[in-house]
Amino acid sequence: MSSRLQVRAPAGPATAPKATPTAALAAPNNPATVTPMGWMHTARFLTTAAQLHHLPAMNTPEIAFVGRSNAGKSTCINTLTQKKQLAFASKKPGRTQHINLFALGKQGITDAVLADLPGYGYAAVAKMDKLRWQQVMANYLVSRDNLTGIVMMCDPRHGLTELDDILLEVIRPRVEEGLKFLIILTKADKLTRAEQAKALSIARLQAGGGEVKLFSALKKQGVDEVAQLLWDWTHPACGAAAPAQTAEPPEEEPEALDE
Ligand SMILES: Nc1nc2c(ncn2[C@@H]2O[C@H](COP(=O)(O)OP(=O)(O)OP(=O)(O)O)[C@@H](O)[C@H]2O)c(=O)[nH]1
Ligand SMILES: [Mg+2]
Repeated sequence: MSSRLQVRAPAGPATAPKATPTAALAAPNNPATVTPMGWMHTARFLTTAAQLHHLPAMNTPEIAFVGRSNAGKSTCINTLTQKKQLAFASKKPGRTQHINLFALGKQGITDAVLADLPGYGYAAVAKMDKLRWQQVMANYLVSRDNLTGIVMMCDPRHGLTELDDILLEVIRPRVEEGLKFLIILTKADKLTRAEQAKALSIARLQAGGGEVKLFSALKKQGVDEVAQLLWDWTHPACGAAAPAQTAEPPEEEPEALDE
């Protein structure tokens, strides 16, 4: 992806009222009975779309996972939700090729949505496909009405790249209007403690005051913290009443990661 992300008005995705997370106060997604990790484990596949106008209009808070190809977006979603194959993860870059939505909420009542986006920067993708995808992603990020937060996945061994900077520019106006933003430094298991600390402070400077967290799917590092943050983003009305993390028994064996 050599050119800048081009932003233009979307071709006409369906619109819905702004996300209203107050519904989250209603049972059964009541914070008194739901922990952020338990809530994450309710994730189920919702829909997939190659084009923006194929996405359903929704009024539930949505959190998008973005970042370079192979950064670990799909693996992060699978780790948070403790479902090995919810999102397609692969050693081969370019595995995710659609916007995939996953619903969260107890007893089938959706109170938030996670969106797994295809990665950018994968050299082996044809130029036209890259440009088409840049357009879809930029339009999604600037126009998706119920978008509540963006999680940018970044492999700290490579740092924030030019493409990440371009994406930051695209979303800056919405972040300034209150869109939540988190940088996750992935594959932290590849770094020593000293390298992790250094990567964290560099990314914090680049994030301009935004949140940055270390994460490892392999070591389950940062999982509780990220789940708590995503809960807080999507349940602001609960405020300080958000429950503290309690350890939940794992439902699945730890994932075998290829990288
Ligand atoms: N060691 C280690 N490997 C990881 C971690 N997270 C992801 N990986 C590996 O990184 C590779 C890419 O992971 P994906 O989750 O498919 O990456 P992605 O960002 O979704 O990639 P695209 O769909 O191509 O954009 C896979 O081989 C994963 O096993 C991690 O925390 N530690
Ligand atoms: Mg993926």
